[in-house]
Amino acid sequence: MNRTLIKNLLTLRPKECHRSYAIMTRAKHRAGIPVSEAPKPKKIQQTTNNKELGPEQKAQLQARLQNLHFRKPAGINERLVKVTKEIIQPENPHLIKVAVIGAANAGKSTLVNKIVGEEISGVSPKAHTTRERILAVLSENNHQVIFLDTPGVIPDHNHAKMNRTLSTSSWRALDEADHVLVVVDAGRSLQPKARVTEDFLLERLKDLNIPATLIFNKMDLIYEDRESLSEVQERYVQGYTQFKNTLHISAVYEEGLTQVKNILFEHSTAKPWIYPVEQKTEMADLKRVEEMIRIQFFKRLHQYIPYMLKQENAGWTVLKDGTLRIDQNVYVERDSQQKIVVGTNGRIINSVVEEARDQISKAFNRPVKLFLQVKTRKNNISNQ
Ligand SMILES: Nc1nc2c(ncn2[C@@H]2O[C@H](COP(=O)(O)OP(=O)(O)OP(=O)(O)O)[C@@H](O)[C@H]2O)c(=O)[nH]1
Ligand SMILES: [Mg+2]
Repeated sequence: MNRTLIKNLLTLRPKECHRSYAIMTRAKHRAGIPVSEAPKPKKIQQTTNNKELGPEQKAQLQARLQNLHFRKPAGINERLVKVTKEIIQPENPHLIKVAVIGAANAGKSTLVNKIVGEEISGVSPKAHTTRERILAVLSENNHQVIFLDTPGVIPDHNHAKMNRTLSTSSWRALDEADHVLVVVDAGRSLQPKARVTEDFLLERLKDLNIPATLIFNKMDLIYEDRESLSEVQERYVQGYTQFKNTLHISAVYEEGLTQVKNILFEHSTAKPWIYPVEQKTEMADLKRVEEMIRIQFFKRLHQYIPYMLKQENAGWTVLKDGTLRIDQNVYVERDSQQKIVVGTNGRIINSVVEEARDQISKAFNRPVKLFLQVKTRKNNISNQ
């Protein structure tokens, strides 16, 4: 657990702590998410009076923090859209699932986009911070690399933001990655305030036991010698023993990308592919569409949506007049959640469809018909 995060939480006044807990509890309750035992604010108030918390209270708060468990969101495999076609396996397929993590703005998405060769058209790549994306790239000898591009850690002393990062599904999905790319903005890593993110990342990595590659990105902006980065590098390598390589690259100028790819190809193991390669472009488009729809849900339902929704593609058809028809099923696990997602008289779902349709239409430069069906699926989707 991140030391700064804990420190921030420990210095929270009990009232503030209780208030945010209550808001969270109510919202979770509405969303049908089980909540852990309610805190006892009275006890804390008696003992603190705005003074520093004693060791016992600190331990209590720490225990509570650890008990704040979130519903485990869908992982990489579950999130891959099930397309109608079976995945045709090549001879001797190899696979590697790679999580890309790092500070916000380090260049994670740029790196992944450049490697995968996906150009984001129509929408600005920085219109919002990445939520979560899955993309694939292949080598000539049947190696498939699945990238999980994650939202960046916000180097902030704001505990709520850090906590949110901790609980996002992409961080959870780290557990099932085969390799981690830790992307560091080279220039920024030299600044003292970068240490907050650095500590946070290293703390989180400690729980894992998977090989990693340290990537210093934006080398084009560094005028000094690479040597200036050696201290930072040393801290990372000491902090997580699984760093196998360190690379110095420039994602924007496509320098060093081949090295990144080769390392990943080398680390991939003999396993069946999980991504339908012949539909690569469409899959990338599909992911974009999925994300655009998700953003609209997110805007209306705030942070509880990642715990509730599972999207599944049900249709992608170009009609005779050039209109793109997209059908998606949106699954929730409870009827109560379905009500929230649909809204009174379909208010929420209708506005999601309307706005997402306009955005998709703009991004793809063609008329779009979007159909979303919200369904309740009670059993665990991952078991299907
Ligand atoms: N000069 C330079 N700029 C870069 C490089 N790589 C990325 N950038 C820029 O850095 C900014 C952030 O890039 P993103 O790829 O969106 O960063 P990110 O890590 O995905 O950010 P979040 O998704 O918000 O966490 C963009 O303006 C990129 O153009 C690089 O190698 N050199
Ligand atoms: Mg990004």
